[in-house]
Formats: sequence, structure tokens, C-alpha cells
Amino acid sequence: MKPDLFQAPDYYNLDELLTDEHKMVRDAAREWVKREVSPIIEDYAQKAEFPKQIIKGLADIGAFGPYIPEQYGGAGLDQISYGLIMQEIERGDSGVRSTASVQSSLVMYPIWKYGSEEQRVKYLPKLASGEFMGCFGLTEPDHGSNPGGMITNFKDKGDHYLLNGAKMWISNAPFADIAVVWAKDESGRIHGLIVERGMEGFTTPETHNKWSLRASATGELIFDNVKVPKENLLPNKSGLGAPLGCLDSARYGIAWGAIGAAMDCYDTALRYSKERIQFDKPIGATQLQQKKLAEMITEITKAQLLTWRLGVLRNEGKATTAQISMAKRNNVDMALTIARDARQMLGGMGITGEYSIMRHMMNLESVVTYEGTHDIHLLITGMDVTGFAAFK
Ligand code: TGC
Ligand code: FAD
Repeated sequence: MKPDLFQAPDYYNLDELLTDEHKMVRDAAREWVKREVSPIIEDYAQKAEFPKQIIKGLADIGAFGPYIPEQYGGAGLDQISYGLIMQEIERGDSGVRSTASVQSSLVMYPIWKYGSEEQRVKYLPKLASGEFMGCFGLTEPDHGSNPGGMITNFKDKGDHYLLNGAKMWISNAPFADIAVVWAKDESGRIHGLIVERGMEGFTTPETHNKWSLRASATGELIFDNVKVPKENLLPNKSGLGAPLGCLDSARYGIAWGAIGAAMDCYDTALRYSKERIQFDKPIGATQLQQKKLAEMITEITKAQLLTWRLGVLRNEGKATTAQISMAKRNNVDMALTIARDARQMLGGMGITGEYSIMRHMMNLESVVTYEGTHDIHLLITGMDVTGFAAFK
């Protein structure tokens, strides 16, 4: 793979909106990605393997629980710092960002928000340091966009719960030490349970042959009469709103992350357009390639502004689910369009692993699907503006 020469575009001087702490956190993540992710990621994506050796580095840059309070091992940062870390990691690879998103927003967040104090103390510091890795089991083979229909369930057996069912498409599942699993009780109400690797009847087969997110491990969670201790139930929130609340936090991180992938594709295509000579001049001197670059930088700039504003609203505790949904949908769609155009700008070289663009493009096909598909997010905005839910 080519050396990482990334230079971040900042067309509207957005750095002026960031605090010194934001810039320090972002620059540390940016340097770490250049040093530890860029040199190895293409190889791991080709091998379809998650590079486990980067777990400690992810913890060191604050990627595991950036906004979780320091008393539980988190970095105690604000929402914009969290977003900037996700942006920089996804600039390297969406699969690595997935690992960080799941650990922070889908495992640490529910334990922090819905867990008991004992659960917080037991799990959060180890998750923040990367000693424990976690995964989040909501999607099932027959219930993806409609998680409320889930059939995974547990029964009260007096001194423990008995868990049965299966989850599919679960990021980090093959190596996770714990899983936050969403299942229905005997009355049909959804609860979160912490299931630990090693519990009898709990297996995590890996999903193979993906063309996307190849450097992220994906798997199933199978529960065959798993005895879960009663103290592993998250006591402070139940109902579908509990897992959906975690998705707000993860979707917000993805909105920032997608900007990172888009910036990397734009920066690579811009540099290539100045170096690649055809018909005796750089392709960047042709009107058609300039149109692509002009549209890319415009869309990146609009997404940066939208997402920074969303970060301010999140810091003030005012961002709505629908606002977060709009940013996730817009930014991933924007990044995917930029990745496709940037890949074409590199001609034949664009399909090789010499450059990061095709990997970003393939990764973004998962990002546009998970955490709510593009269509589901259109329907969330549709519902918000009309008052009618068109899902059912
Ligand atoms: P609906 O009737 O609208 O809502 C059910 C209850 O939940 C409440 N609620 C929320 N609460 C907190 N936060 C939110 N964001 C909430 N959204 C809704 C709602 O008020 C209601 O509460 P109550 O008290 O009235 O019962 O639910 P619905 O069944 O009609 O579904 C709505 C829909 C389609 C929007 C929702 O199901 C949805 O978002 N579907 C998409 C599923 C999804 O995003 N799955 C993601 C799985 S995890 C994943 O993909 C990880 S990838 C990780 C990575 O690698 O980065
Ligand atoms: P479906 O829900 O079957 O949707 C199929 C198509 O129908 C889509 O185009 C959708 O937009 C459309 N559709 C569905 N309902 C409607 C409707 N009402 N109106 C119009 N169109 C509709 N899940 C987890 O729980 N944890 C994870 O860690 C996780 N990681 C993932 C990692 C990867 C790589 C992938 C690909 C997925 C992951 N997921 C995870 C699952 C992901 O959230 C689901 O794939 C996603 O929610 C869509 O569900 P589905 O695949 O069942 O598609």
C-alpha cells in the first residue's frame, strides 16, 4: 500500500470552531492511525482478519468510552471529541471504527446508563482499557430493521435466567469476552443481559466470505439454554427504547466516522489527479475531474458543518433521535458517493489495494446498512416531519 500522505480538508476553517482539547484529541488519533493502522490495514482486510494488536492503541487514544466518566475508566471527553476520534479512526478503516463504536456506544454505554453500580465497576474499566472486548446482540436472522419482533427470550428459573435464541451479523462477536444481548422476558418485554464467553451453551460462530468490513470480525451469537446469573440483567431500563437509545450514540459516532472515510477518498483522488498525466496534462486539469472534486469538497464541508452542530446539540443534551438519524443517513450516503467517484478517478489503479479507496467503498456498503438502513433513516425523518410512522 502507498505511504499515508493524508492531509485533512478544512475548506470552511472549521478548526476555528474546535477547542484546543478537541484538536489535541483529534491530532493524537490522526497520528496514531497514520502510524499503527495505515501500514497494516490493507493486509488485514485482504486476509479478512481483525488486527487484534491495535486494541491497546485504541484504548490509549481514548477510543473505548471517550465520553464515559473517568471514574469508570473512560476518557471523560465531550461529544465533539468522541466524534473527532471516530472520524480519524474511520479515515483509516470503517471496520476499526466499528470495533470502537461497538465497544463504546453499544457495550459501555448501556452498562453505564442502564447497569447497576456493581456492573459498572465490574466491567467498564476493563472495557475502557481493552482488557475486555464486547459485542452487542440486537439483530436476529428474521428481525433486522424490525428488532421489536425479536424471538430471543429468557425464562426466570428462580436463581438464574435461561436464555435461548440467536443473533446474527454481530460485530466483534468472534472474539468478544462479553455480549450485551437484548431478549424478551416471559411477558414479552425487552431487557438487556450481559452474557460472558464461557457460559455453557453460548457460542459465537464467525461469518465468512464478506466483501465488506473485512478487517472487522462479524459473527453470530447462539444461546442454547444458557444459564445467565440474575445479577447480569441490566436493571435500570427495559423495552425497545433501551437498545434504541444505544443506537443514538453509535449512529452519532458513525455520522462523524463517515466524514473520515470521505476525506480519505477525496484527499487520495485530489493528489492522484495532480500526478496522473493523460493527454499530456494532469487529469486534475480536466473539467470532468474538477467537477467531481468540487462536488466532493462541497459535500464534505456541508457534512462537517451539520455534524459539528449536532455535536453541540449532543453536548447540550438536546439532539433528537431524528436529528442523529439524518446525520447518519446523509453522511454515509455522501461518503459512499464520494468513494465511488474517487475510485473512478483513479482508473484501473482504483480497484487495487495500493490505494485505500476501494476498501472504503466496500466498507461503506455495510455502514449504509447497519445501525439502521438508509431507507429506515429516510422513514425516521419522514415520520418526524409528518407525524405518520410508515414502517408498518
Ligand atoms: P417505536 O414504536 O418507534 O419505538 C419503540 C419504543 O422505543 C422508543 N424509542 C426510542 N427510545 C430511545 N431512543 C431512541 N432512539 C428511540 N427510538 C424509539 C419509542 O419512544 C418507544 O417507546 P415506548 O415507551 O413508547 O414503547 O419502534 P418501532 O418498532 O416502530 O421501530 C422503529 C424503528 C424502525 C425506527 C426502529 O426499530 C429502528 O431504528 N430500526 C433499525 C434497527 C437498527 O438500527 N438496528 C441496528 C442494530 S445494531 C448495529 O447495526 C450495530 S453495527 C455496529 C458497528 O459495527 O458499528
Ligand atoms: P432487512 O431489515 O431485512 O432489510 C432489507 C431491505 O428492506 C433493506 O433495504 C431495508 O431498508 C428494507 N426495509 C426494511 N423494512 C422496511 C420498511 N418498513 N419500509 C421500506 N423498506 C424496508 N446488528 C447488531 O445487532 N449488532 C451488530 O454488531 C451488528 N453489526 C453488523 C455488522 C455488519 C457488517 C452488518 C452488515 C450488519 C450488522 N448488524 C448488527 C445488523 C444490521 O443492523 C442489520 O443488517 C440492519 O439493521 C438491517 O437488517 P437486515 O439486514 O435484516 O435487513
